[in-house]
Amino acid sequence: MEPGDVRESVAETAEEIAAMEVRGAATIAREAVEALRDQATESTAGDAETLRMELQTAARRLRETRPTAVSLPNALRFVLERMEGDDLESLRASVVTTADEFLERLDRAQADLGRIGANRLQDGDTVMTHCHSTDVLACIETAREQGKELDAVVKETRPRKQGHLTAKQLRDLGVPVTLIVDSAATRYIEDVDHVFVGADSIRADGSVVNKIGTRGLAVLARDVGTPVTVAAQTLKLDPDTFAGHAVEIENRADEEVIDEETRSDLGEVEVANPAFDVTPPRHVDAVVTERGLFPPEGIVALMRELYGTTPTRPWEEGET
Ligand code: RUB
Repeated sequence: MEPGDVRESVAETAEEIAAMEVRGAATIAREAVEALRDQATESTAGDAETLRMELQTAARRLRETRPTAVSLPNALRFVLERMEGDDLESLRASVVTTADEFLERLDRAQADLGRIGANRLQDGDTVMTHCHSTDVLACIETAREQGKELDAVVKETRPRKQGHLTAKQLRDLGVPVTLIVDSAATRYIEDVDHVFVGADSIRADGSVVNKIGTRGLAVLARDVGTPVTVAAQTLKLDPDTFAGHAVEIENRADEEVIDEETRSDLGEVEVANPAFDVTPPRHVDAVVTERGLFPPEGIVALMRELYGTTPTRPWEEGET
């Protein structure tokens, strides 16, 4: 590796995130910060300025992988804004310390959030889930540790079927699982006590960006009076929405929806594969964060407290 180059493992992490071998908002944030830390420790840069430039390039590369989960830019921002040092070794050490602090905070936030979310769950409750969220699983895991017996109805989550991962992990927690196709949610919604979903981004107005199908589920739950809880650590709050920026919804490849053979059978059809949707705050009962439980309308105050005014985008500093 030449000084100024981005380390191979940064490129690998970026590819894994883009290909969804590494996925889920909290997990991609973790991996991205680990990649930045690796860049710092293994860099052959001869001075602090070169290392700083490498880190910005690495952050940009990681940032570009998936556009919707704000945990990714928030995590990169955490490291880039806090790193300091005029000489190479102090800058390198500061990146490592800051990255480790971020990773520790991430774990702590999920554990704290889990304890708060578990209070929503009563012994004997049935929970419906969508996609795969480590923040949701933290709530259920804590409730199980408290001795609560729970059941789960798990939506498969087309096209990538992340529901299978959720089903497996719930089984490991001792939660009996009924796996359903997404369209069967209507049939089962009245049998459940709660809908629990995660988030990739939460906007300043309290709307929740999560896996496509979340909005339909929330509308359905509201129709029958089933509470919708969003489990999302504050890393999922999108400070750019404060300044009026929209959340970009990722469109993924047609091949996730139909294979080549089906496509040629069907003939000329357009395939659309948006990965996320936006659930308006009126369909969400509560957002569980590590800072407590908030009505979606209260998110704006929390965001202001955490981010103050419009934040910077430090990975853009090196751009001309
Ligand atoms: C994952 C997804 C999850 C959130 C929250 O989508 O929508 O609900 O990322 O996950 P994808 P977590 O599979 O496309 O990444 O709670 O683990 O951060």
